[in-house]
Amino acid sequence: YSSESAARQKPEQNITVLGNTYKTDSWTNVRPKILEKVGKNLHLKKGHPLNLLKTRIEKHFYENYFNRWRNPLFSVYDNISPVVTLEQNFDSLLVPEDHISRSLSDSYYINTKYMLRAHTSAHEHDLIKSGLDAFLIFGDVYRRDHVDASHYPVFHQVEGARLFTEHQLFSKVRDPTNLKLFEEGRREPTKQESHTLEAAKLMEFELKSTLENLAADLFGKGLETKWVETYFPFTHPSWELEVKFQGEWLEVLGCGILEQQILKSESIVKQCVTLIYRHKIFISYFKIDCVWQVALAMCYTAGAVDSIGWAFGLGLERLAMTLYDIPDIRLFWSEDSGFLSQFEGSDHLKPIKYKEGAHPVSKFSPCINDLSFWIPENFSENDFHDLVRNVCGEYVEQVKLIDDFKHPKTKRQSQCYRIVYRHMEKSFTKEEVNVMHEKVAKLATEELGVEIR
Ligand code: FA5
Ligand code: MG
Repeated sequence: YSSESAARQKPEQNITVLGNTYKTDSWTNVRPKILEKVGKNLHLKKGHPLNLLKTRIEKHFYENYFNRWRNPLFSVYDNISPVVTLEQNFDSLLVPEDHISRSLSDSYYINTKYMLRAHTSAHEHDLIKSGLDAFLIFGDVYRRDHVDASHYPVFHQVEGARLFTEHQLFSKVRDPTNLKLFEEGRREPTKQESHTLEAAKLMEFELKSTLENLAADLFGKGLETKWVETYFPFTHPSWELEVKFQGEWLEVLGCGILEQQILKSESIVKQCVTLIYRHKIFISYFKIDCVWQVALAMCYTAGAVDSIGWAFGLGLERLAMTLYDIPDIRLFWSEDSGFLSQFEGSDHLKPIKYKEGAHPVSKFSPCINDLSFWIPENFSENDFHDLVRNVCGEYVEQVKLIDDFKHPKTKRQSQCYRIVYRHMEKSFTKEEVNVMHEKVAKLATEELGVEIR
């Protein structure tokens, strides 16, 4: 892996996350600054813009989607622990062994078994397995990423998934008799091998209109959006939705048709459980005992066809920034009343526009310092971003690679980073910035093995 430096042998220690203790090992790369954020649950904090947005999304789904009994279709989960196993975050989603997201430079590991989830998709398989066919998951997610106004190592996502049986998917079609969900075919850009083209196309339509309706509800009709095809290991086909924000395209979500393998692995058990649940009333009415319930459900299951599913994952901060005109992702972590008071007590439906004047983000001038160094082999850019974030916390606005060259004779590689320091509540003095900058240089030398020029 590219960031072996981070995995250098360290003495074994204990770290406690949400009341559970874990033994560190060579794979541990979470840092105290990140662990501080675990349990903050900004999305559950009353009056916080992420909570306002969550409430709106929840309401949208509650008010527009119903099951047969006119109850809300989507169940909502917003308090699942962000500590997950590597199986949950990767294997259950068919992420290949050598996928970049597994590397130490991209994710936060507690040890070789546990990590901080890198996306809410980590719970997808478990919830499907438990028999749910429509759900939303809100939660904090953790990634080692670049440092700038729209990236932060902790952010929040809402995951949505919905499964359809053949009957459900084709219920609106006038003559559904010849329409099937499955066939044995070939994988194509538009569909998976086991799906029929009509099922794939209808699912694509269902998925995209669900998300377009959500966007229209949140933003009104005026928002400029576009769909871009993309790749995820757990969906095919897959798309991203981009929205126009401050003149630029900003990616706000990823989505796609769930790989059939993810649904298939548990489908018999799942369908059995679902059927028992659905027929509970009928069963208890006739006082049929437990063994018969299972047998009955098995009979149904044998004749039932598998479902097909879609899923999406949406970045709450990016959406809130667009919706409320919040210019910098760090502001979500601000404890300063100037920021929070603009949202507190607001009705989630009231249009709010964040006013910079009331809480001047950019009024205080930035301090810009460059740092050049020779990099060792295996150096990863994310390691440096993460180190700066760890030293400076919220005081760093951006880290940017501005020069990268290889010495023609020695073949050594040199990089220069521009670091933009800015306090959100006051102006920094040159001295304060120098202290941080020197610390960054010192730790980069010690921990990443760079040589300052
Ligand atoms: C995912 O995380 C997939 N799990 C989404 C998905 C779910 C796809 C279900 C298919 C089916 P991605 O890495 O693109 O995808 O992140 C999803 C969204 O999270 C992005 O569109 C963006 O809005 C947000 N996001 C990603 N990285 C950051 C970051 N560092 N800071 C803030 N928001 C981010
Ligand atoms: Mg993406």
